[in-house]
Amino acid sequence: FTRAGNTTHTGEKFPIPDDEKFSYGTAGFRFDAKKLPFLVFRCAYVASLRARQLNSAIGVMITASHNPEEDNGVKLVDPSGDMLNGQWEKYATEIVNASDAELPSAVAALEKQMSQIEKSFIARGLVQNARVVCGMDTRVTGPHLMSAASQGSALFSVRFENIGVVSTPILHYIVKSHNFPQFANPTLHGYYTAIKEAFMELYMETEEPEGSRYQPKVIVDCANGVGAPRFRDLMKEIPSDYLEVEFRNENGRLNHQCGADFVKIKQELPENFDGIQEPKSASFDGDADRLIYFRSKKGAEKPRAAELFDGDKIACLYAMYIQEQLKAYHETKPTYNIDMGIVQTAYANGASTRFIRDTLKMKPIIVKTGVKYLHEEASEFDIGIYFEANGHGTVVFSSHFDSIIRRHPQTLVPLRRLALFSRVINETVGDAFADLLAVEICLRHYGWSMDDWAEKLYRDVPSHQVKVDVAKREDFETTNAEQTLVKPIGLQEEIDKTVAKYKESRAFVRPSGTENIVRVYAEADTLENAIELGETLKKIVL
Ligand code: NG1
Ligand code: ZN
Repeated sequence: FTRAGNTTHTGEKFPIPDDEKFSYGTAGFRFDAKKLPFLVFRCAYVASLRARQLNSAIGVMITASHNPEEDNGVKLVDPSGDMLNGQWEKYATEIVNASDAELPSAVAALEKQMSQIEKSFIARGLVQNARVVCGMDTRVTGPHLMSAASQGSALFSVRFENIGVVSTPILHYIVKSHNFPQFANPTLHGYYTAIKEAFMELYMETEEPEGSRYQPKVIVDCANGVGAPRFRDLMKEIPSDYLEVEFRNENGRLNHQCGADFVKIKQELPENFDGIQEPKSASFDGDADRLIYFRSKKGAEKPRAAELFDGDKIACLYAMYIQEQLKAYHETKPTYNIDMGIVQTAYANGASTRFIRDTLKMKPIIVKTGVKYLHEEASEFDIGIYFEANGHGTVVFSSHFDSIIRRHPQTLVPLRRLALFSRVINETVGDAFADLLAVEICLRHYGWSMDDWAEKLYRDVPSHQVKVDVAKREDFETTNAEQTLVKPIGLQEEIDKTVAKYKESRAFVRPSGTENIVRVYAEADTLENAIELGETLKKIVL
């Protein structure tokens, strides 16, 4: 038996099995694209209700990121440019799961929680800033879903702005710019201009040390996604003697044998990068919110093996750079100390966590997987760096930082650098373009080649990640920032026994929040042992 089916924007009935429940996960709603029209249609109602309530711009992003081309997804962006507020994730889940018949009462329940003031503003039509800003990635199903979003917003007469094919971080940036006009112009061009200007100014404030081995060139794997058109646009604005970018994987099958997720999980070179060593290569994912640098692994047995400079290596590079600039500030004996923190997940390579603790003398914070958890925790600091090992991350800055550093002309070069660095970075969310430009600044500042970056920070502990297809991922529950399983009962003891057999080992098992799989992560003294441990754990989980 199925629910009568939910009506999509084209008037079709989309059948939904009675036991199917959709939930707003860490990446919004993400499924086979066939399911998406009614989901996007419904999400656009939610977005427009929130836009009216707050008299602000709300974002809708249509993307399934690094997932296969056949999938698609939708997630909402709050007025600040951050991920959707948790309470509203619940509302979105309720609206999406209501049958056609239940929908009016679900919407009424949502409207009921608005304050009297908000209601009276809406009743008097004082919602001129309310708008839904919608972007999509390069998937073929995007335009159809864009029209679903447009019609969903039209139901509540909220202004709809289609910004076309953009990266997820561009959408976040434009939403924030609508609500905070001093931030940037709320257009694609506003984004390019703001990032380009900050990059070029920071470049001028950067002094390459003598004997520098830095090379101003990167070969970029666009994952056949949105990075191809949009990063090309951005790089047209930056003279090639500042930085030269060579583009690869621009028009093939999305995320297929390429892209940041492929490179990270397989630790393998993407298609069209055979044997590449120098100067530098980097991969974006499909919607360009992840960035991984890589090169061909020297002396590896597998011909396509890649050495990664992942989210952890990027985070440590940023931390080192920022720490150095910040020192100049604290040497002025200011009344206010600007604090800095770094947030990771359990997937962070053990060597990076040790580097942060022992060399940078900082206390790394480990939180649950999912950008919103990292972002939240990083926001506790004046300068909060957060990165997932997979290359998703950014730096966030507090209002104190803003008033002390960013809003004043600075006489000290390190402080000008800090202010500019904070503008190159897209602090709304991890942004592959902005992160790449920031990495290049740091490498140039230190005069580093890839060899230097590899040797001067830390060497990764060998690791291995496996996806395990399970009947029900809900059977797996974790605690301790996802590093310990509490369910199925007894499984953690078995894992512990296996891990104890390997030297320098660490491993954990957790259910994915975005796919119906369980992930196994293992570290050990050698790659062979890490693989063996991971695969042994896989058998235990199955
Ligand atoms: P899940 O599927 O919950 O592991 C994956 C990534 C997250 C995050 C989300 C959202 C790993 C191990 N997990 O989550 O870091 O990026 O997708 O896209 O990379
Ligand atoms: Zn992504």
